Amino acid sequence: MITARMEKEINAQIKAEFESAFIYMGMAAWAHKNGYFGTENFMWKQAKEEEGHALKLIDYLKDVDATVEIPGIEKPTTGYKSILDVFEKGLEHEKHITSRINNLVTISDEDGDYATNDFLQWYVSEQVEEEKTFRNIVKRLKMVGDHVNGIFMIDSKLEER
Ligand code: OFO
Repeated sequence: MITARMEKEINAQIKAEFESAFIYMGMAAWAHKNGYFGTENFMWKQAKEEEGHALKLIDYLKDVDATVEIPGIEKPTTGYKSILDVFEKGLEHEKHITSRINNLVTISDEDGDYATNDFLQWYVSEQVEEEKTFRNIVKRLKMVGDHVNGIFMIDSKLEER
């Protein structure tokens, strides 16, 4: 059994993961509109992953017989300045998610909730990967600056995800 506050916080994280999916779908829509088809592909796949993160949390709440709340999600923005802006905002967002996961781990420690602590370790590792992925793309985009050929190459590479 998990504590009431842990149940509340995991439900809030379910919402945050679905919000992540929506944010990335908004980025995919922007990328499509602007002809960055590699980025579009990357973001649709990222959105799918985020949905997976939410569903994994839902399964966990079911496993421990807690109450699942299905959240309402606000419409995401599709207004971005550039492909660099997209990935910088993505990185910022992943850092925000990391701090949320860390907070959940802290709560599990305070509650003496070893099962949830163990379950959350998957998210701890996943966030290292998520931040790394976005950070590396930001680095490469900064490297090429405004050079169209460089941007085109990076975007094309993202079609392989
Ligand atoms: Fe992007 O890791 Fe979940 O939110």
